[in-house]
Amino acid sequence: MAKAKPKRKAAARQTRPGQRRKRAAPNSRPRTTALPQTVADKILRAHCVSGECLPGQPLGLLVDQTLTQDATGTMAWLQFEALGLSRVRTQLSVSYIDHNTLQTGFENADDHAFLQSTAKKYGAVFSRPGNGICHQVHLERFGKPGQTLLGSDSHTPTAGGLGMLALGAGGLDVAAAMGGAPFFLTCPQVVKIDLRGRLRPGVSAKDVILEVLRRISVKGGVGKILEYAGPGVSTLSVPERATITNMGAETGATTSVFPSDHVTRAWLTYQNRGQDFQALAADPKAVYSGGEIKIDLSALEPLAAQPHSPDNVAPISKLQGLKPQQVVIGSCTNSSVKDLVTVAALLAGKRVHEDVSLVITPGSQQVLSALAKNGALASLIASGARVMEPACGACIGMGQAPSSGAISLRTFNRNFKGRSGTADAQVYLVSAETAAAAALSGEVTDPRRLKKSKTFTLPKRAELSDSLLVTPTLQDKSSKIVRGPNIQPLPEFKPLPEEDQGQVLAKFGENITTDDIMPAGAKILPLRSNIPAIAEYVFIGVKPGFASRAKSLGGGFVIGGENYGQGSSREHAALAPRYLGVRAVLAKSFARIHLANLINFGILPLVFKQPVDYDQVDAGHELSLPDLRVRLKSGKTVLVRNVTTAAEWEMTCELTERQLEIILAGGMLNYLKKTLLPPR
Ligand code: MIC
Ligand code: SF4
Repeated sequence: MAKAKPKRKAAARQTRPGQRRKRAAPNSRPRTTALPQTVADKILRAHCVSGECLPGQPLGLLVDQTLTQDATGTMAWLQFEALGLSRVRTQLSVSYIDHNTLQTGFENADDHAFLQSTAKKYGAVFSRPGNGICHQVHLERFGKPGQTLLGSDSHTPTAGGLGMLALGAGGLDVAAAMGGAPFFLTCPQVVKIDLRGRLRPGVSAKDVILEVLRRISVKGGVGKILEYAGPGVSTLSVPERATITNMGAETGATTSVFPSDHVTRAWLTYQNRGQDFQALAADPKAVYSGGEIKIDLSALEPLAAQPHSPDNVAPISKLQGLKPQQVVIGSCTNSSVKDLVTVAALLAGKRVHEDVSLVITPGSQQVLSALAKNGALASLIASGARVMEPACGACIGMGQAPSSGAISLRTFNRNFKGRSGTADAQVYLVSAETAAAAALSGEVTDPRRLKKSKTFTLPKRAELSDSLLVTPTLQDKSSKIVRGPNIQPLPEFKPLPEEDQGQVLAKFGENITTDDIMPAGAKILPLRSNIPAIAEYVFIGVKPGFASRAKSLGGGFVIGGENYGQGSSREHAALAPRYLGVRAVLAKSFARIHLANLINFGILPLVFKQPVDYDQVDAGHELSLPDLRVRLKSGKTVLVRNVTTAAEWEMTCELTERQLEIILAGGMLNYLKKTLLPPR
């Protein structure tokens, strides 16, 4: 197919904050094509404000809703503040507190106060600590079929379970979207995941997404939207769909989406939001540019992702007998009422095995309240579960680190080495059913053997106290931003130099995660709003001493393998290295959100053209990148000279015209300040 010419000027013209274009209804047939469309096509086309909805082409999307969470949100809101706007320009922006709730010192609470005051000042809904995990609460209270959602968290695609096009991004992209700017991305291909049959008892939605990961790996979704279709779809509830779209993030997919149907309507009605329903289905002969994967739900068996990668999947039957010291049920993947009521029904009247610590974290206050009302909570407590407040908690290493060398079964979505807070822990990702079975028997066992000992009735309508949601009032000009000592100013960066020279500070292999680059956990996460402090921990687990080396050498370069930066959306994995003086990352390939974050903070993402070039560079080598600005402006390659070995090679630097401007300016904030700021 002939490549469509990118619309050069259009992007810049349309990025002006507040300049919102009216969008068409997702179900209306676009003028540009008569082809039958997928659900993703419909939402993309209805929100496209620049570029072409053709796979591989740059696209600007209108953002209807945004979400931020505290760990990425402090930066996002500082960046929004730096844009100088008086109020958010989205239909809805929600600022959640769910990650940093341990409060072992003043840091978390400083962040909470800052975020509450920015929400008030700039017109965002504020979800207070204890209200729940952003994705669960958003699914319950705010998500709308057919709309777009941009979130500063990689699991934002959870809302795809409701028929939303929900994308994870760095905080700076979300800040720009809150200012009314479109979100820019490369138009993905759409893969059809055709679901047939019905899950058998003891097999769950978690096993569906583990099966997807088993088939396509942590790289298989890159550049793609995973769209679920087929008769199996209507057998899954919205929270089950959300488990699948949530963990679709682990395939590297841009997002995942389900159609919006009678099941979606029932969920919205349950949430007292029937008016938000909109039916959305793929046209009968829709063409899926990314191909098709068939899954027979009735043929699935319980699965687990073994240490240390979500795609290292094996059937539970092969893991029988493993003895976990810990079982944790929760996270944005598996903490719905359905999940926890299922666990309560399996555990009722029985005792958790004496060698297992069972930790349960409900996804939201609404979930906790439903469990309290129908007796499931008391039953779980009686069985010996440790019940935590609704938050991310153990998922991001905020408490509940396993004992040394322990096996921990978790219903979460990521099991990267060390993420649990214990470097040598062995974390397996499983369904709530498999977790419950192991908690009872003290070993991994097939949950299909376990019978429910009680039934807990689900409420007909959700309990809607919303007591921890603060809705913004009309603008209060006098409202002040609260800035405790943990809130440090944003660092400023210089434009890209003409010539760059420095040392290779570290060389890594494949699939380096953002948890490797910028770890989280109870010690480091509270420093997210203090870049000089958090920068000390860059690569701490995989390359101790990196920060001091980078500082003493005045910065340098990092080498990576395939899929560099997979995992979280945390822009700190770009911002903190940049603060330490990292000016380019040379890798075989990059994960989508991290690539965007590198560009947003002015770090050159350079891709090796051939494996031999990766092989001929090592840590400690001195590199020189000559004529950078000239080369980037005239093409998409950069010359790398290895001063140590005298080798020389070219690397690819694929940038859209807008990304090039951002890189030249030294980062997106500089670019936005230069080009987009409205008069104050
Ligand atoms: C995660 O699951 O890794 C996180 C913590 O939610 C991150 C966001 C962050 O690092 O703050 C994510 O998924 O984007
Ligand atoms: Fe929170 Fe874990 Fe979900 Fe990330 S994956 S948003 S840390 S619950």
